[in-house]
Parts: sequence; structure tokens; C-alpha cells
Amino acid sequence: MSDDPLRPHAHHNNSHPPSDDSTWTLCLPDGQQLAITLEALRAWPAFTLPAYWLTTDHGVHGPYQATGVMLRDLIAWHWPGGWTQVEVISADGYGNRLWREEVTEAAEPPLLCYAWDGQLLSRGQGLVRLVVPSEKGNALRQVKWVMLVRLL
Ligand SMILES: Nc1nc2c(c(=O)[nH]1)N[C@H]1C(S)=C(S)[C@@H](COP(=O)(O)O)O[C@H]1N2
Ligand SMILES: [Mo]
Repeated sequence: MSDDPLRPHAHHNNSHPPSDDSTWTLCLPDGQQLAITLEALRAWPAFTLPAYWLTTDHGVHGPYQATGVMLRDLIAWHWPGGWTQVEVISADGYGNRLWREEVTEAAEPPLLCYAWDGQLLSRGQGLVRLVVPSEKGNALRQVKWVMLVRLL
């Protein structure tokens, strides 16, 4: 969709964290907003992708064992009702839209990731970071510094 600012996003890589705070907000279809701290995220059941390659225009990093919470779990725990898409937006205004099938039916699930190789990510590394394993282009979907997850 050419009128969708979240997809595709203009190619840009900000390498400086826009803030220090890794707390993000989950916005539900009924307007409820829940602040999710890093501690809360880490307390939920985690999932580890065994080999995540970050493919960017400035090189390929990896493989990492990427640990986080599956987006589909987070949604299921908070919203039993219907939804069609989820917007993941960062503190620097970067964003990505995922359609429901991409979240619930992906063989390798999208994660809100907080650790690589068992080490907590630094804010500079993008904490909390969206990992979309199916995207192997310019890392346009690998949103760093997630600030808002809006379910629609
Ligand atoms: N919040 C945010 N996330 C972002 C970007 C950005 O500018 N802001 N750039 C994307 C792009 S284009 C790339 S190549 C990767 C770079 O990730 P890295 O800095 O960990 O290598 O982050 C992606 N996620
Ligand atoms: Mo990129």
C-alpha cells in the first residue's frame, strides 16, 4: 500500500537510541493501554529462535539465539477477541505493520526480543526489539526501541 507509512517504510537506519526507557505500551482494540516494563516482559514465558540472522544493507550479523516473547502469545494473553493486524512503532517513529497471518501462522514466529545469545540487549542494540525472522531484506521490519504495539 503506497499510502501506508508503516509498510513499506522508507529505508533508514537510526543507530542512536531515542531514549533510555525500554517500557512500551500495548494498545488494545477497545482503547485500553497497558504499560509493559522490561521486567514484566522477561517474566513471561520466553521463546528462543535458534539461529536468527540480521540481514542489513551494512552487513549480515548472526546467527544469534534470539530470545523474547512471541507476539502471538502476548496478543492471546491480553485480547481474546478479533483483530486483523498489529502496528509496532518505535520511539524514533519507525514502524512496521504485521497482518494477523504473519503473526499467528509464521513457521518462525515474530518476537519482542530482549536477548541475543543469552545476553540482555543493550538499549543501543535496540532493546526491546521486534524480530521478524521471515524478513531477509534490508531489515526494514526489525524495529528497534519498540514503544507501542497497537492491535487493530
Ligand atoms: N527504531 C528503528 N528501528 C530500525 C531502524 C531505525 O532507523 N529505527 N532501521 C532499520 C534498518 S534499515 C536496519 S538495517 C536495522 C539495523 O539494525 P542494527 O543497527 O542492529 O544493525 O534496524 C532496523 N530497525
Ligand atoms: Mo537497513
